[in-house]
Order: sequence, then structure tokens, then C-alpha cells
Amino acid sequence: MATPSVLTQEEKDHFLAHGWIKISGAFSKEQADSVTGTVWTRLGLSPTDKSTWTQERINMPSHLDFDASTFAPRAWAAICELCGGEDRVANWSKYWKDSLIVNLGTEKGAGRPVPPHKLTGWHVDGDFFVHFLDSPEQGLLVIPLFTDIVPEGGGTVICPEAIPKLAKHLYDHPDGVSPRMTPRNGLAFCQEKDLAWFNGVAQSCQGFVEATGQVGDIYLLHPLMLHSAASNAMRNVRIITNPPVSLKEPFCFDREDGNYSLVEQVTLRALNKDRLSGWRITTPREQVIPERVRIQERMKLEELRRLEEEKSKKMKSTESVTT
Ligand SMILES: O=C(O)CCC(=O)C(=O)O
Ligand SMILES: [Fe+2]
Repeated sequence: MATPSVLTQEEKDHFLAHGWIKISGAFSKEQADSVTGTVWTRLGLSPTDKSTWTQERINMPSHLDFDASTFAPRAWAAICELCGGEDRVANWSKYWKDSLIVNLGTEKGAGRPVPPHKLTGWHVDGDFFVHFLDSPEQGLLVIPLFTDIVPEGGGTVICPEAIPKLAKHLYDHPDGVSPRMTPRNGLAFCQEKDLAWFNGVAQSCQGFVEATGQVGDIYLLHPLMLHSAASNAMRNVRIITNPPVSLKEPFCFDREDGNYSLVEQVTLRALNKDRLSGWRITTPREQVIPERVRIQERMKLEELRRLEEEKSKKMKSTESVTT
């Protein structure tokens, strides 16, 4: 028996037309607090003294994971439905982590939002593998909001209009491209220093959407959704995560039974095709170890040290109260 649909027709139509939907109220503020409760200790910063906010954005390492299917059941069901059913989703994708992505803004940028064309952080997720049109590693991009995010408050900016451009680039490169979209046959493969290719695509686009909302909302985005961290002109702390959803098998754009997932349908539409008969990757899939991993290992040691310090401070103060 087919699993009943959790998405409304309106949500499905929106995803097909724009490549994203927002699930409102997918988890509570208390649940969010249970994940972000130690964030200031981990960062070694003060929540109230903005002079300590010296780093604009921080991609934190993780310490724990939790089951998305119980943390945010409707969102998890929606994720599975977009991917064509839970049996197509890799089991480990169910476990989300507390690898918080914090946007604090800067003193200079306060009150001065940077327009999308001037942002320089455009990319698609998946810094850990060679990209193909059908790559299973990043089947969907998920952005749960762990704080309220008001307009110009540091919400991720997305560019739905770029999906066809990304899809065409990948369609034209069945031999794979680097996480920053450099074709595999080029000398610079995997050695690019910046996001120039993506930033150029964003500059050629007109339509942008800011991922704003309330704590507990979750954005579900097509894996080829170009997006960038934004400035945080409001300087309210902004916290999200970006758990990847991996598939058990690569996307299939050549299904005998026509049972394409909604994500696959968006890709096919972006290419203006009903089916990709005979399109195949021409070189093996490959993992890439991103620089991020080493940086986050170092950060994690620092965070653990601060958490330990905080714990022993608390223990000492309890001892002095009880003695
Ligand atoms: O901080 C943001 O708004 C976006 C972060 C992001 O896209 C990433 O870390 O991959
Ligand atoms: Fe991203």
C-alpha cells in the first residue's frame, strides 16, 4: 500500500514550481532550546555583550544527534515524500546533529543589509563529493530554524531561478564536477579557492527569497538550490542547521514506470525534459574530504574545553552553597 501523502496539493505544486517549501511549526521552541542551550558556552561568547561577537558567522562542529522522525515528524514525512518515499532515503539521514550555523552579523553591517547580487557566498551544498546530476549524497537540502528570523536578520538567501542553470551544467558534465562546479577535466579541479562560478550564476539572476520564519519552521529545498549566507543587519542571533538528506541510490531520470520523486520532477522540468533516456555518468563517483572537517575537529576540542570549564564552575558554586 502506498504511504499516504503528508504534503498538501498546494505544497506539492509550490515545490514543483519553485523547488522549495516551508514547513511551519515543525518543532517547538523548547525542542529548539534543547539543541541550542549550550551555544554561548560552546562559542565562548556573551549572548548580551555584542562586543564579544567578533566573528560574523560560525559553522560549529557537532556533539550529539537526534532522530528527525520524532523531533519533527511532519517535516521528516515531507522529506521522505519529496524524495519518493522513506525506502529511497539513506537511514543515517534521519539523525540530525547540533552542528549549529550561527550568524551574528558585524558591527559595521548593522542596519546595512547586503543585496543578494553583492553576496559572495553562493553555493549548493555537498562539499564532500564529486557532483553529478544524479548524485545521491545530497538528495535534498534541509534548513531547520533554531531561532526566529526576521527579514534582514541573517536568513539564508535562496535563488530558485538558478536551478535550471545548475541542472544544465551538471547535465553537460556527466564526467562530474568539483563541489564548486569545476569540470573534472580541468587542471583546477577541486583546487578552486572561491565560489566564483556560483557567484556569477547568482549575479545573472533576478529572483531571490530570504529564508525567514519562526523558530521551529523548516525549509525543504531542491539539492540544486543555489543559496548564500546573508548579512545580518538586525544582529539578532540567527541559528540554523543544514542536515543533508542522502539517498540510497542515485536519482533516476529514466524510470520505466515513470515513478519520479518530486525532486526528480523538478530536475526534469529544469532541463525541459520528460525523461533522460540514456544519460549516464561517465566516470566513477568519488568522495572529497573538505577542509571544513579539519577545522571543525579543532573547534570541537575548544568547545569541549569550555563546556568542561562551565561544568566545574557550576559544581564549585553548588559546593559553596551546600557547605
Ligand atoms: O548560514 C547560512 O545562512 C547558510 C549556511 C550554508 O549554506 C552552509 O553552511 O552550507
Ligand atoms: Fe549551504
